[in-house]
Amino acid sequence: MRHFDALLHVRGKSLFTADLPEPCGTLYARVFTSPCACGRIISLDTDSAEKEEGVVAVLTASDIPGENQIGSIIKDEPLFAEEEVHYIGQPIALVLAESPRSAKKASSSIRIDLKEMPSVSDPREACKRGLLIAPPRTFLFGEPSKIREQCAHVVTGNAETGGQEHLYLETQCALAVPGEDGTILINSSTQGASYVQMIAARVLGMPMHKIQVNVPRLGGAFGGKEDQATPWAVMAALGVSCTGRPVKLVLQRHEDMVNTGKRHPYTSDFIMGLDESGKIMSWEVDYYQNSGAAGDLSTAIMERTLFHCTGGYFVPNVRATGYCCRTNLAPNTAFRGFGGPQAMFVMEAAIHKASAATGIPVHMIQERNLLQPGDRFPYGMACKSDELRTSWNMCSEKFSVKELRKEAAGFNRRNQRFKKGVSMMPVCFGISFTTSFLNQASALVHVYTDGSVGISTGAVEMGQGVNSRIRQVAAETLGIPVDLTRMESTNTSRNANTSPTAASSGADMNGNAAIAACSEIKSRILSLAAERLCTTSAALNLHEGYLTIDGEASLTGWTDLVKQAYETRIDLSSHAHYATPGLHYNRETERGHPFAYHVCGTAVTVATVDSILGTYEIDRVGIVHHGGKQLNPLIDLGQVEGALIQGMGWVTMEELVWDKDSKRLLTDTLATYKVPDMSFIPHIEVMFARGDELPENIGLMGSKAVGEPPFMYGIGSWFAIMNAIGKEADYIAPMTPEKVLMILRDRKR
Ligand code: LUZ
Ligand code: MOS
Repeated sequence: MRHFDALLHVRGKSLFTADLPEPCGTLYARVFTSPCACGRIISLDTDSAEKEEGVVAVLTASDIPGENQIGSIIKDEPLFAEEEVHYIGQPIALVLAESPRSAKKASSSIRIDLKEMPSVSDPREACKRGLLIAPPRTFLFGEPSKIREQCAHVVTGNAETGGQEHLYLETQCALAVPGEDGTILINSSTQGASYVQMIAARVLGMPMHKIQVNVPRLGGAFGGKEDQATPWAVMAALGVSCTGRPVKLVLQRHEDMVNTGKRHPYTSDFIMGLDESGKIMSWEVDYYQNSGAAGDLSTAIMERTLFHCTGGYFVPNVRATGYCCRTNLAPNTAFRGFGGPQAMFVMEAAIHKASAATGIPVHMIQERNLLQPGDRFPYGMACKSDELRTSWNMCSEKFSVKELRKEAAGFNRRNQRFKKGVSMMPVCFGISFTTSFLNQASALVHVYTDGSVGISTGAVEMGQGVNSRIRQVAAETLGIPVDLTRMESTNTSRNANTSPTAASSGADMNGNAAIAACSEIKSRILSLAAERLCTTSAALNLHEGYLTIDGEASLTGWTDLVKQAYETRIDLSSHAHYATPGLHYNRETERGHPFAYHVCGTAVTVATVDSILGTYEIDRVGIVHHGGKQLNPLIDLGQVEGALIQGMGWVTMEELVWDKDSKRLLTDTLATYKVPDMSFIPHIEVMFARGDELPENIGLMGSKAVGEPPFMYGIGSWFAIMNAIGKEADYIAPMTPEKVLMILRDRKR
């Protein structure tokens, strides 16, 4: 199966939000933002900007008809700063002009007088000062501190992971268009159409039914458009409501990098207790999350961190505490993995350190503690499958990991300058939104009289191929060729109250809704055919566009059946809803069943370090991934490879640097923020394994979610490089070549 958008993409024919035809009279918006990380606004002067040629309006908080509030989980974020600013890049005003150039020029003539206040960018410092987004949260399982005292080995330490710029190819953008009777159509590059609709309604003081949000497709998102596409879409809608004209807002790359939040940097403390043999007996960990200046999704992200605090291992005694620390950086947000990668890095760091303390090789401690069926996660859910251990064993065998280690050791004996390292990275990632009620989706399917099928769901296509997968399962369900199906844009008027396409569950949930809607239409058509043929529906089916009778193909085609159904006045449309079954969670007791299932796999990574220059290469990554019954192997491969490389970038070269005093982002261009390129990409081999069968109605036709889990295979690169360096160092990611050099020279940064 192919990715159905591929032909459009390579020919440049796919339409993204910014490509939509601009209605006559469209205004161009430019956002004026805070130049200072923390301060009180003394005066804001937009007069001269308003007088600039081509300027139609300059909007500020006082122009908002409804609530100046865009916070989702916690209502702590204004659309436009009013009295205070809390980060550089925080929106303050919106210039609307006849051309992008006029808007930009006018924006630079806005004058603001600020009284600077002390700012903080370090989460530990913020925590000390009591600057928390929400009260700390703790998972407690067994008796960690008591058990630790009886342990043969106790390892303490800390670990740090940096943030990460999403770097979606398409920057944040929206085109809002006025309709009759005060209605507004917002075309937005968002992962969450209903969420944009809800916040726009709140800010504009309008009912949601007057706002239609339409999402054609996204040029990448990675979580960066789960929550943070909203402000720009709402600003465009505000522009429409204030001027009555269409408004287009497209962030420039530099604006996007400065103004929007990123993956949360974490700094964490850990204490691990192990017995003589390397079995992990206790795990105590404190996570300090750099949440940035507003809540955004930070508490949900911390929740996923806590759910993944033991990584792919069973630990019988656990205490994990998370602090969401409010700092003066742009509010950090969802990013592929959603707090899971941060947790797993700390666990792997502790195991690495435990190996140094006990003399037991890292891979033996890992293997000794891998999750097995019957083990409990620290939130009480039982591990049902043995997929993690089987993936570990398959990975060891398929990629001859023992040999790789031997080769590396031999290489290192023979070479002074170049050193090789090998690491294993087991991944076990929970699938479902941890906020249980978000695990729902809907589909609306229309069969037209010519037999072609239009499918609308809440899923947003962002390059990940969700639409291809939904088309496949819809065609399979109807028993017709996939070319007869088409995915419509994501639109709140067709699918209401949808969750963002996130948490790796977009295809699972929206696909199942599409299956239900298609089954309904099919059963109506088959009962009609049964009546006509004087048989039962059970004897009939559809296969590749033809009616089958007792399994034998007939000459009656799908289009004939559709026509007959229409003429018999049978409804050829269906709407269906899907809610992931079996989910529950109690946040008081911190126990429950938050995930439909876990996705597991193991990666082996080989790295070579140049110990004179500090540069390195990742030679090879081998992965065994339990993906279930694959629907579209190419899409799965694309997701695994893409996520792996994104994860590798996070722990190796992608370094965000803020000026210590001003808190200005210094790595605010592609010249200073380095991401993996073609030449960095190692030799990658991915082996997909079926693993366990999923229960009926979970997953998508036997396939498993694939968006986020493979990101965490990338963590193995950090440890492969560390093993190549071969000496102790702080557990700080990313491991840039500069850091490697400092470690080799024993210099602290
Ligand atoms: N978004 C969310 C997510 O709201 N809840 C989640 O659990 C989640 N997990 C991964 C990615 N986005
Ligand atoms: Mo996401 S981090 O699944 O938007």
